[in-house]
Amino acid sequence: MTNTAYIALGANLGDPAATVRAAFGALANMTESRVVHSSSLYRTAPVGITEQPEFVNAVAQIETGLAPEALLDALLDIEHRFGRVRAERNGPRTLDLDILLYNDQLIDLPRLTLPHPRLHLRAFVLQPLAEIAPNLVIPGRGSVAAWLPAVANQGIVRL
Ligand code: PH2
Ligand code: MG
Ligand code: MG
Repeated sequence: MTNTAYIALGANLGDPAATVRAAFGALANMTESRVVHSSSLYRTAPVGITEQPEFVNAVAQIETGLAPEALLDALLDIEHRFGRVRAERNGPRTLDLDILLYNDQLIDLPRLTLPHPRLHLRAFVLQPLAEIAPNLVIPGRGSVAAWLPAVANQGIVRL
C-alpha cells in the first residue's frame, strides 16, 4: 500500500450527504486500500450545467496498492453499487468518484488523465483538498493553496 491518491466524491441525487458519508466507507473497503484523511462535507453550487440540484462534495486521501487503472475500476464499481446511471455528461448523479492525483504521476490515457485536468479550477475540489492537505502541490500546476483565491467566487458551504 505504498501509493497515495486523492479521490473527489460528489453527489446530487437522493440523499447526497448520506451517500458521500457511506462512500467514504466503501473507499476504505476497497482491496489493498485504506482512507488516511477524509475532508468535511461541502454543499456546492453546480458547476457546468447549472440547472441541476446542489451537490455535496468531499475529498479523501487514500493509500492503495491498486495501480491507477485498477483503482479507477474499483471506483466505477462503487459508483455502480450506489446506483449511478450514466446519462447526461456532467448531469445529476447519485455518486461520482474521481481520481484527482496518484502520487505525483502524470497519466494521459483515454479513460484516465492525471492530475485531474479541471481540479485546479473547482472550489468544490480545492477547498476540501486544502482542508486535508494544505501543502499539497499539483504536479505541473503549483500548490492547492495558490489556486484557491481564483475560485473564491464559487458557492461552497462547509456542512
Ligand atoms: N461535478 C461535475 C460537474 N459539476 N458541480 C459541483 N458543484 N460538484 C460536482 O461534483 C460536479 C459539478 C462533473 O463531475
Ligand atoms: Mg466528476
Ligand atoms: Mg467521474
